[in-house]
Amino acid sequence: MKGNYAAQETFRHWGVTAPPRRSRHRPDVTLDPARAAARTVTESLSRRTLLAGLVGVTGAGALAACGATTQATGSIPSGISPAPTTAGSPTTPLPTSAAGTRVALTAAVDVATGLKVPWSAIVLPDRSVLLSERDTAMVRRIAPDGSLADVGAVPGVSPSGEGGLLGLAIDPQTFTTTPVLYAYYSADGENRVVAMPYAAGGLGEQRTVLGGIPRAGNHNGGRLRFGPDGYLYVTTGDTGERDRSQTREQLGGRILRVTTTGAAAPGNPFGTAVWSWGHRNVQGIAWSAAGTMWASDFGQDTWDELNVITPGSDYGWPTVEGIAGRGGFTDPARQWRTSDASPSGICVGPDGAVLMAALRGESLWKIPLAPDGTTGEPQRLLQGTYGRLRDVLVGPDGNVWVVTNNTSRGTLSDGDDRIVRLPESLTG
Ligand SMILES: [Ca+2]
Repeated sequence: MKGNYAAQETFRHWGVTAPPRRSRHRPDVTLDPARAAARTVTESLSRRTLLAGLVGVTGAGALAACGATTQATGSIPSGISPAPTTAGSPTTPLPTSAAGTRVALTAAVDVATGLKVPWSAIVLPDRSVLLSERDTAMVRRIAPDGSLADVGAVPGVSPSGEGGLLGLAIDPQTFTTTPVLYAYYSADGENRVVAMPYAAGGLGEQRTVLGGIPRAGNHNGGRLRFGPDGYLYVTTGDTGERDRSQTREQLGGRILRVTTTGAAAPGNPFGTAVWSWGHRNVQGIAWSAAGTMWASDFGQDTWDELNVITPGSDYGWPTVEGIAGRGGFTDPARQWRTSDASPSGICVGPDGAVLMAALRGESLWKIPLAPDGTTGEPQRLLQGTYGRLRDVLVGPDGNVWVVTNNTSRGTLSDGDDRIVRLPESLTG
């Protein structure tokens, strides 16, 4: 059965049992005919390719890991009540890779559609995926069988503007024995990081890890990730108050590094939670194989940035934006016009390049890394294909997944917002 898993998935995905899609057009947005046409052509071609190639896929024994458990192992925390599943959600089985392998795809595949302002998506050890929805405050789970269910709404979220339920993270070193979900959200009067016991069916009682992060309608930062050093990194925004970023004694316009109790992590450069400063609105962080930390920064109206993050460094905002060559400030490794990027989530892709989701630029930027750690010429992928992109990750199938952001701004296409997994031919 396992050898045929991908073939079954592919066949079912391409229209045999999938429920019909429902148009979700809003009155203030329109379907972009060019984008829709381009996607239709792509899907049509892909469908033919897939059907022709089904026989070749059936022997793929390496795809075997579809028997993943559907619940985190270890003790189940108390205080969790099961959440109802989402009626009518598509159930496209999701072939997952054994560790270190990658499921072969010949075309892009929708993982989930009809999402409402999804912001962050993370992979769990059981090969399910959790995603956050900014405005509904809902954590949702895509199970290894492809089904989509609500895990639970996060109490305390006060969505407005760019604020709401933003980043999610788990500690990969402890999750299996102590399953805890970390979330960054906008509450009344502040942004905060919280921890919640997690089981596949629900969320436990919330504990505040770090409060008092400035919030506003815009520039709330919001990405969370545990670094290879085991500490929790938190990105924050300047909340539109530019001077925050050059005022060291506060938490806006920063990358923070804390323990799971919210204390300044050992070795932080100033003895506070601050790891780096002089940022405007960081929404993407990742580490490459060599241990280098990367961060996107959303520029004002001139330059977006991809930075190499080193502790204590000042990245210049608002004194300088982009590559300035000014003493005392650390320049970005790469910069983009804001019309070409406006970046959010980043990750390190299967081939080691940095991948950066672009909102206004409606693209996935791929930044190759040389062995010495320097960046190669960025490549623009998916331009206009899926609209605005909010996040990018390596999915449980070993392929690159992107999370769209068209339900709050931009041009809505049928099925938005969506998560799409992409073949190697499109992303490397
Ligand atoms: Ca900068």
